[in-house]
Amino acid sequence: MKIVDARVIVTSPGRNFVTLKLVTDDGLTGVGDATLNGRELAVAAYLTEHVVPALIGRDASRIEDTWQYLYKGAYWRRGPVTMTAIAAVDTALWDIKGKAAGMPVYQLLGGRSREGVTVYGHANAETTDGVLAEVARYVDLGYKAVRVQAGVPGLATTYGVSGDKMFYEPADAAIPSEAVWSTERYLTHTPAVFARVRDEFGPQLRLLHDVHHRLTPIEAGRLGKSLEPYALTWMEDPTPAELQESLRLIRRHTTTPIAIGEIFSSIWDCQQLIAEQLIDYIRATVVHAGGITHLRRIFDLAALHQVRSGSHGATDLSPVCMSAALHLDISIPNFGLQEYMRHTAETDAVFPHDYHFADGYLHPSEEPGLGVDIDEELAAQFPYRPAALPVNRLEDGTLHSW
Ligand code: EZ4
Ligand code: CO
Repeated sequence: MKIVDARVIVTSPGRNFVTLKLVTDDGLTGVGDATLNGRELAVAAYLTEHVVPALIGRDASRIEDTWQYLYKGAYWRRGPVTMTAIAAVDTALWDIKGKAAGMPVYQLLGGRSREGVTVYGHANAETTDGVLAEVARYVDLGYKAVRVQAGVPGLATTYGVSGDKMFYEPADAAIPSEAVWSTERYLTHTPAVFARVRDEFGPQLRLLHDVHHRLTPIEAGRLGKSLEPYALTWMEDPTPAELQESLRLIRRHTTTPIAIGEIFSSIWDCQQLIAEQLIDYIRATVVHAGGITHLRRIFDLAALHQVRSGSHGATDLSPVCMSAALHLDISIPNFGLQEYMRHTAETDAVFPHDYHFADGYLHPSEEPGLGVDIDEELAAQFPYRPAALPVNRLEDGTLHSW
């Protein structure tokens, strides 16, 4: 079963996506998500120039060997561009293997460990009253877990709070837009928002919050401690986590669980976080952490240390990534939660898929392979548009993290 064609498809049905489609000599196709938000064309070029020529003629059944070949063969290991490109190849090869076997990929990963994949949605609004209305909307839709983000009084905009509630898109301008951030205002306001949400919705609803890497460790300790009465499922990305040992400092001050990893590309980015039990949920994803093969390795390490999965699932992760994620989520022993931001109707049309949402759970496809494809004719109608993530400055103009 040889790879005879490999196409890199760039499309923008509401936002940019890069997709790799592989074709074998016996007519099977496989797809992999290769989208790296704001840096899409870097991955597209990496694939087109450096990976596709090496794939033609290779045995499509050799998933592990191809992963090792692309990882070790590049010499330049790790990094988001490389690992996203490898992820696309790996995901497409799992799709092909499932089709060749006549089974959904989760069966090849060991079969079901649960009945459905618990997901969380994003409730966000400028005001606390607005937040309460948004949380209610997700509860009405059947969600069992909701991420809560509120505007901060005194700040014009806040990352994670949007005008379009169901289809939030943070990559808003070709050149990064700039916002103003105040840690003091945020730390004062956030516990008050959660007090109202907990009061309104009671103890059973799982609540989450994303700090978007904006705090220092001791500030994060203070936030976590102040949120303890509201029993969050997790506090996400409290600090930029390049310095893995900084999480020891946060852990000393709070029992609020911590989720990190949406920007990680490999097991080496979270090895210490996991082995020292400095986090509770690892948010690495199929598309940005080397595909199904490597993400399963991360989740297996996490399982040894009582860390559960909590994969990133924002709109910049295409339905191809979401399809793949669900096969892993349903099969691994240490699944925690899956983020689920809904895609626009245009995106869903370009990527026909049959995972579905019911009663707070997503259910993976039962089709052979991943159960997702790309409509290349339709994709061609949505040309690429440069779109970058914003940056934050403190009130005195200092460049801050997001
Ligand atoms: O900033 O997907 O948890 N979700 C997030 C997202 C990310 C974007 C980055 O591409 O933090 O909003
Ligand atoms: Co996040």
